[in-house]
Amino acid sequence: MSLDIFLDDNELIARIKDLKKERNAIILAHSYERPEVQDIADYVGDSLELSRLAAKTDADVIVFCSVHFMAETAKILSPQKTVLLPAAEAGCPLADMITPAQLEVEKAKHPNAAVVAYVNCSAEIKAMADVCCTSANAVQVVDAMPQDEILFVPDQHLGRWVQTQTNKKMILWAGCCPTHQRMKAKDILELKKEHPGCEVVVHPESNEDICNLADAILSTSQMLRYCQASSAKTFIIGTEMGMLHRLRTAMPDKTFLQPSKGLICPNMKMTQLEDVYEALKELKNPIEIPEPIRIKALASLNGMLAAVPTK
Ligand code: CIZ
Repeated sequence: MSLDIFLDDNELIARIKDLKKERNAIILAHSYERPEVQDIADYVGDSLELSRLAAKTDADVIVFCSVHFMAETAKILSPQKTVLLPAAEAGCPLADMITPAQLEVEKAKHPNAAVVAYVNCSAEIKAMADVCCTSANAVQVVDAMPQDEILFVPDQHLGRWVQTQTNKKMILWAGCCPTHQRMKAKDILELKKEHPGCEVVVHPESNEDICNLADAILSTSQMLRYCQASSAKTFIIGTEMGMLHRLRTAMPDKTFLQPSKGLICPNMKMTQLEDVYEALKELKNPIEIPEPIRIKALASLNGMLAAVPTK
């Protein structure tokens, strides 16, 4: 073990900044990352926003503080760059709820359905899909497909929410995010009583009873814009607790509350400053994807960008 790990935070941050210059690197952090990791990042955002930034930047090295499928998405879009995942063990239980073999079986049962894969899945699943989507553009992507039936993987709750917004027939995979499942409707109702006039903003990975209590059902990037535009001063935020740091940093004059205790994704919290430092110092944990899979996964991501051009 390197003695460097006993550096205090200020020294670590100074060394991270030096290494960033030396490596011509940028640091990206998902909104669910630890506050201190968000604070040293060049950009904080959702997985697709960050991957697109990674593709545009002139940096040679992308340190993607997140979980595996997110760093993988950046590598799919930027194969020539070194993409590092500082905490190599940081996975996603939702992404792990579908395997290529399982998807093959389900596809065979629904030969007329288009496979729409939420970006929270592995490169292999993206490669097998007709198109990808994010929680911000899932409805538009589904509506843009020529097929009337959609096999939607892997998040059942996002798929169920899309079904309320589209005439297509949605066939839902039974995956879910364990962190969002921990939210309790009774906690939201209690907080609403304590804070009259507050708005409830939840992520579409949430259960139906939670979505039914929401003023808005939004992706993390949409949440930020919604809260900025709203005249409300207090918001109950139904998603992973890291998002509260992002919202509080962007809007220090507004109040953001967590509905239930323990809305923590253990995988998102794996990345610590030491990991970012080690990743930069050793070029540790580079993401590699076999080229035939990357090419097909890229086609699914490009299909999404063509269906829903973004800014
Ligand atoms: O794709 C992402 O970044 C996730 C997991 C959520 C969101 O709504 O941004």
